Amino acid sequence: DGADSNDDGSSGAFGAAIERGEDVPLLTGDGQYTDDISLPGTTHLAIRRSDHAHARLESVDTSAAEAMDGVVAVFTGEDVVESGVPNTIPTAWDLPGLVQPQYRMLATDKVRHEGTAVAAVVAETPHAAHDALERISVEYEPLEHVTDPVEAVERDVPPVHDEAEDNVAFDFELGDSDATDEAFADADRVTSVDLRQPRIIPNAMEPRAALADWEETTEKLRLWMTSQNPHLHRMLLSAGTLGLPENRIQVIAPEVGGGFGSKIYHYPDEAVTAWCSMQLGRPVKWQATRSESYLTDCHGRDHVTTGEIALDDDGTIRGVRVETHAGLGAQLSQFGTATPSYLYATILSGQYAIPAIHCRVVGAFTNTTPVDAYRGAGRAEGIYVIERLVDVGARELEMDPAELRRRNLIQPDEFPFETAAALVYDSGEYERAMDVALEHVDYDELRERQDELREEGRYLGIGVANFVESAGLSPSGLAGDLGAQAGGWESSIVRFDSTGSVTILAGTADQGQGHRTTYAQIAAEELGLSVDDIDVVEGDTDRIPQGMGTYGSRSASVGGGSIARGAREVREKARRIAAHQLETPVDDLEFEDGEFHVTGAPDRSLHIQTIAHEAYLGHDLPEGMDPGLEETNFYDPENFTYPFGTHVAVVEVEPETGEIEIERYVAVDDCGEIINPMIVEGQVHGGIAQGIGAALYEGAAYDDEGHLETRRMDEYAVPHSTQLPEFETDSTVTPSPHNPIGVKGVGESATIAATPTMVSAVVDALEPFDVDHLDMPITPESVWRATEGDR
Ligand code: MCN
Repeated sequence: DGADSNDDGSSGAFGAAIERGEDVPLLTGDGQYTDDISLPGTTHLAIRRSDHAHARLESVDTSAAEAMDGVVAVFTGEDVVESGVPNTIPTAWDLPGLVQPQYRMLATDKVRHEGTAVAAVVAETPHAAHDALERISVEYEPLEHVTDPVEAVERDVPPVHDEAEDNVAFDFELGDSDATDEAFADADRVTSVDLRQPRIIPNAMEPRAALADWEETTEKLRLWMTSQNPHLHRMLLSAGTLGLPENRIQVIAPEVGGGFGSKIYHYPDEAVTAWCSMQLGRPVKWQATRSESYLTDCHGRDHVTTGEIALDDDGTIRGVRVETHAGLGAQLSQFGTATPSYLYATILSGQYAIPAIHCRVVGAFTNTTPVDAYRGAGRAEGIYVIERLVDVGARELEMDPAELRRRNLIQPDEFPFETAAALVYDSGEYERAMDVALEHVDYDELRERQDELREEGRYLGIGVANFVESAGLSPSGLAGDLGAQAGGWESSIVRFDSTGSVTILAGTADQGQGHRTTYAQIAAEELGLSVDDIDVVEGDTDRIPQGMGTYGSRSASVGGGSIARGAREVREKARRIAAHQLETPVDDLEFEDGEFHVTGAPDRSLHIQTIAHEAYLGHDLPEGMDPGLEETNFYDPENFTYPFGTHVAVVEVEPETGEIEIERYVAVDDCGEIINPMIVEGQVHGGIAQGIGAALYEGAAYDDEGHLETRRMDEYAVPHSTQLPEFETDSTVTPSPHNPIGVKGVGESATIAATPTMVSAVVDALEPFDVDHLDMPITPESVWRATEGDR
């Protein structure tokens, strides 16, 4: 029923460009991050990591390190095994035929990627701990390694895991291969593209950290950590890793400085921190260095793909066929299996009505950092493939790429639309968003300018990409059917206190998205209050009983949906109290600006904040009603939401130097009803920057020894603000019918859109040089090489 269900008591908070309430403490240094927290007697953990990509672990001698001043203890993988804890880092997503090798906190038999945790030093100071790392002597028997997902499967190399001799973790198929073969046979033309999507390093501003405090007397573990999902961390740590019931673990995510996916996962490091505290009975803190983050935070992407598109001469897309090798890294991270399978293959229809789609994904173990979801996860990779295919298809047909897109768009009256890739899109007005974007740049005129400039030997490129995204994976039953070991629901508590102010306790966990502001806006709208009356608490499993967390652009739709439902229940309880005290039937009450008043008698009224006070006094409540004014809500939406939009980039490419200048960047996004336009715009800005980063600058590289070459900020290029243009943003609003407030997610949209947009723009500029595709990152060197023969 969309946001207009709030007609009853509307306060105007929903939809307002309210400044982020969380920013003042963050900007003035009042925000507490994990590393800011200190407990009496805190010790410090440093982790010795393998410098081999693949090697048998012969011996680990810790004696010299143990003898150093300030060292409290040094532990090896054998010590963890001997402690008797379950010692498993579990996956959280099963797939048919999935090979699930053992994944331990500290290595015992082999190291499988550079950076594998081998030993742990606990010392009185961080410096003492880091110094002692050098004194641990580790003997390795090096093994041949492999870092490329295709080579891992096709070359004869020692397997990363004995359980998967061919390095294949899974072989996944989606779609109807016979129908796709038929479509290809019937189509007028078939064209294809080979592409690589390099590994991306997430680069959250705050590296991962943990502070563990095991209290021996109560046998309770308190763990502060950089988490996007404290409840999920509690669940994964409890039974599988530490052998503790959930009620003995409190996970607290204080302020978290960015995640982009990398802080979803259950890594060995935080688990080792907790385990060390349990061994020593003292608080233990671990703070990753930047290089440690580069080496151990799950990377994103790593796809090698062949895509084919079958077209009729009039531009009708008849079918799409995709084969991808997805690098999983050396171990299965929690959602590392879901990302390149269900999140990827299911989105390959993009915004288009494509009757036949088939996708095969081979998930390969390699001797590299594990790969998992990074902003856009799976959907970014999938949209990149379909948008590249549409561009090469347009070249094949000599048709304008925007026109080819337009001819295949799903039309507004076709929703809910079931794609050949097994999703049911909720709602969309794709052509409208595309028109808005093209109008912004005056597309037809721009094409004319492009022709004119080419005459002068200048190469303007116009990139257009359409995207749709599946956000907020739900319902839980569907997630379970697909292999998820977690739910798709979210939970919250909406609680009035006796002074009439409200606290929302939410199971999601912000890392910069602005939940404190937008959640307050949702509740203020429902309760007729000001956002200043509302406090939002996230990130503490002892205060917030249950939750799933923040990833997959789910917080607004699933978390916000839960809050709206809870607030409505609270409002209805307050209405019954008001009716009782005003001695009028419930149906005779209207609700406006926080006030219940009798229809036709505005002076017979009670404010919801007064009712809250009455609810806690409990002196005069309706017969049989319990005191208090709060609701706990579990919300499991009926399906995903499907944000969409069109982005356009205008670039000028200088073939002599390979330099790429971004002239304009226009983003038109549709995330349904907008809770806060300023926050949405911020999300779009950040997303574009990361999408452009992937297209032009970023990419992890491994050398011949299997060492990560890009392990520092001066070796791994993220775009600087000076390399980015002014972003021009706009939006259309198509409410989602899948949640009570009509919102769709927005946290990943722009990253998904910006990458194909940029590649499309650069390749478009190079059309006179017959360049059909360039792999990312498109550097000046790659442009220069691609145009070399023609210069
Ligand atoms: N919002 C809104 N109106 C909408 C949709 C969203 O006002 N129609 C607001 C939300 O209320 C929220 C923000 O926009 O404040 C993002 O909402 P949503 O799309 O639900 O995404 P999540 O809050 O679940 O955040 C996850 C998403 C993901 S998956 C990644 S990755 C990402 C991203 O958010 N990582 C981020 N944005 C990030 N932003 C920052 N600053 N740091 C990260 O690590």
